[in-house]
Amino acid sequence: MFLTPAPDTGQLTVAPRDFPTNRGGLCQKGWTSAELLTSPERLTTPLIRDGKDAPLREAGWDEALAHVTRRFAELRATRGPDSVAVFGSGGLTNEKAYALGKFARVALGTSQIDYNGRFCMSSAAAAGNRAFGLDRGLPFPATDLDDSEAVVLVGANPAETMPPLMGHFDPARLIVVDPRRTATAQTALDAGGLHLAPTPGTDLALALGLLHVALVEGHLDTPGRVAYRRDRTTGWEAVRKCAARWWPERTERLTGVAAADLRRAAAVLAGARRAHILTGRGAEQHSKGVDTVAAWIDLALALGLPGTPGSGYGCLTGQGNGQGGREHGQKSDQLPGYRHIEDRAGREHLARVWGVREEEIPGAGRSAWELLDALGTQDGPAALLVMGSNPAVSAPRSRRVIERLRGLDFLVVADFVRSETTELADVVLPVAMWAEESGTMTNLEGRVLRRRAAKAPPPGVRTDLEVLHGLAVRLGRSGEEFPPDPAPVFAELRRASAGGVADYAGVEPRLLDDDAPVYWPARSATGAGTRPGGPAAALGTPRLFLDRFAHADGRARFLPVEYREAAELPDAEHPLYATTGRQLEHYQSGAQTRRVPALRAAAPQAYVEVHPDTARRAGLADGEEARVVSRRGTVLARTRYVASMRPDTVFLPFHFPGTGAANVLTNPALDPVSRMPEFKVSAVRLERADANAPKEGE
Ligand SMILES: Nc1nc2c(c(=O)[nH]1)N[C@H]1C(S)=C(S)[C@@H](COP(=O)(O)OP(=O)(O)OC[C@H]3O[C@@H](n4cnc5c(=O)[nH]c(N)nc54)[C@H](O)[C@@H]3O)O[C@H]1N2
Ligand SMILES: Nc1nc2c(c(=O)[nH]1)N[C@H]1C(S)=C(S)[C@@H](COP(=O)(O)OP(=O)(O)OC[C@H]3O[C@@H](n4cnc5c(=O)[nH]c(N)nc54)[C@H](O)[C@@H]3O)O[C@H]1N2
Ligand SMILES: [Mo]
Repeated sequence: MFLTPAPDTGQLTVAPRDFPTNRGGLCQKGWTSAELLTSPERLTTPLIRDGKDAPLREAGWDEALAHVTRRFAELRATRGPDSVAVFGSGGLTNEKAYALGKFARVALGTSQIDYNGRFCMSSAAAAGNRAFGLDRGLPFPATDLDDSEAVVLVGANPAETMPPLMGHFDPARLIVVDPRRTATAQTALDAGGLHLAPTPGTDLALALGLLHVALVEGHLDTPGRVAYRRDRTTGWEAVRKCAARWWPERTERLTGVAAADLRRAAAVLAGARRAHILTGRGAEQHSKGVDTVAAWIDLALALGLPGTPGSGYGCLTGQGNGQGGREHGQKSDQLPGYRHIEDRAGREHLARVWGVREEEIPGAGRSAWELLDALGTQDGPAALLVMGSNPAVSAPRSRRVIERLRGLDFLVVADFVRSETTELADVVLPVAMWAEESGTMTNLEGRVLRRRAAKAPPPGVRTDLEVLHGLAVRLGRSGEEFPPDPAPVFAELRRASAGGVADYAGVEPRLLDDDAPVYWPARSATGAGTRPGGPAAALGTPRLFLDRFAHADGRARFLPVEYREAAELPDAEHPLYATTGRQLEHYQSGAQTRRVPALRAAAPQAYVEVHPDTARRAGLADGEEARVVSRRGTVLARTRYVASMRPDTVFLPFHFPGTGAANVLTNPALDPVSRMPEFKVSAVRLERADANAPKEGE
């Protein structure tokens, strides 16, 4: 995106930058996001709360930063370094994500850091690491999708969540797997594509069912596929056995997808010369998200897609810097360069770069939900610094999270607007927005992009890097260790990531000024500085896995998986599945988009999509306020009749706070590997809202 001054008013608006990933397209929230830059709701002065019941009052930067570091230092001294925790974001630039991870480990010495990416694509990341030895959203440029003959979209609704990506799909060749007939599914159906609508939480069985059909119908016996499995993979036999039990009628009984549709989808997919399987949050945000993604990767491997030119598996990474944000150490078990925190050589490398002893680098901390749930408890952190997230709205079982945030001794939030989380804070630090600071981001293709500040932040506002600099210096670190400017931070990030999986060593800043793309891994500056293919040639690694996968033996691993149920299933008291997700007009917890008048007008309040028969059984007319009740609490939402909904399933967007917050309902059952909560399945019932006053839940 580019910020350009409007010719008439001189006001900055967002213009789409013309490069192939977004084809000059931009979603509605993108078009209007510049409004926030000049919104009167921007925070422009630090705020401090003197005591738990006092209001937030304005303060100077010196006072605010000194107050924060005094409290952090006190807690460290009395309760140990793990008493102070950090919560980061996939919305931060690479520089900020890196600096935040270093700040936690080096300036605070805490192991207690995690980030909202844990709630985002951590299941796909874990499955990708297991299968391929490396996790990069798309291991190929998005333009490869243009020529694909079959694209399976599992639990992704790009028509609303990534509109520019839709330009890469031929809708007639889409196979959309979503319990709802989304805008994406409708686009496919209108063009002659397929829509499979499984029961929420059953995608794993669906993938095995498709694999079964492909197997018994002989689609996997082509010489090319046999050779691919033999030469490029291990573990096929075990996965073949897993799939053997998922004959179509059994798969239909469990998933609700008709056997005939399964056969059709398998035939389309297997018959394509170039095909892709892409997962989104609908497949991933489950207590079995890793195994579910693994099952879809198994199907992709059986068909010989990953690492074959023109085909592949990918995860549709979500946030602004969802990719870069997951590589440089915000995750509780990770060090920069996508290294595991327990990897001895990695620790020694980082110790050298950071100028500390290896033993000083803490080990793994708690995952996002576990961290939030431990706040203010006896063994948990007593203080938290939040940078780039609004967990009071976006974390599962949000009433519990709000209670935990309230129970902290000390909460610090850096944000550019007030949010439901800043309202609970003891100190709020006003920071610059994306257009006001420079830095790099890495898109879902692993392409590193530079963003230059387009305007100065409002007076009184600092950048996140300046905030971390100010805090670190007051905690006794040197200013050079935590530079306030992005350029030296990126230089250090390149050294820190060198030799890691996500290696940025060769991503020289001057290369980012060219229009030609640079993809990680870019192992060294040698060769990266010249473009042997001419000035427009890509540098680094646009396509991964063409010769070998990232495991030591160069092979991809089939991952044997067994189906298991969601952690919570409908019963007599809560007879419906509730699933959650996004709508076009709002972004995430809504902290930003609910402040843009046009977006607020287009989508003013929480709603629940429900089949008319299901709604009528609960006595609910279209447009009437409903009470949605799960074991964790109650939400108020407008009934929205949607005739294409499964009668057993309702859908709520999670963008709204307070009584309309979908996350009041959600179940923090975690995937055992990725620690992803089950945002996409909980059991609920619907009631008329006027029957009684709303119950407060737990
Ligand atoms: N407008 C808008 N765009 C966004 C965002 C936003 O908040 N608003 N957020 C950004 C971010 S951070 C992300 S991560 C991406 C997310 O992008 P998506 O993954 O496309 O978003 P979701 O709406 O969370 O989930 C996608 C679909 O999963 C379906 N689903 C629910 N349960 C299941 C299930 O059990 N199985 C299957 N197969 N599908 C299921 C839902 O019906 C939904 O249509 O969007 C990004 N873009
Ligand atoms: N029920 C349900 N819940 C979900 C999901 C779901 O599908 N269903 N999806 C999950 C997913 S995929 C995600 S990514 C999370 C996202 O949820 P959150 O982590 O809450 O993300 P945002 O709403 O983007 O919150 C960002 C906050 O940080 C501020 N901010 C933005 N950029 C910056 C910055 O550069 N610096 C600082 N200091 N502040 C900044 C914004 O103003 C906003 O207040 O929600 C998760 N929660
Ligand atoms: Mo996300």
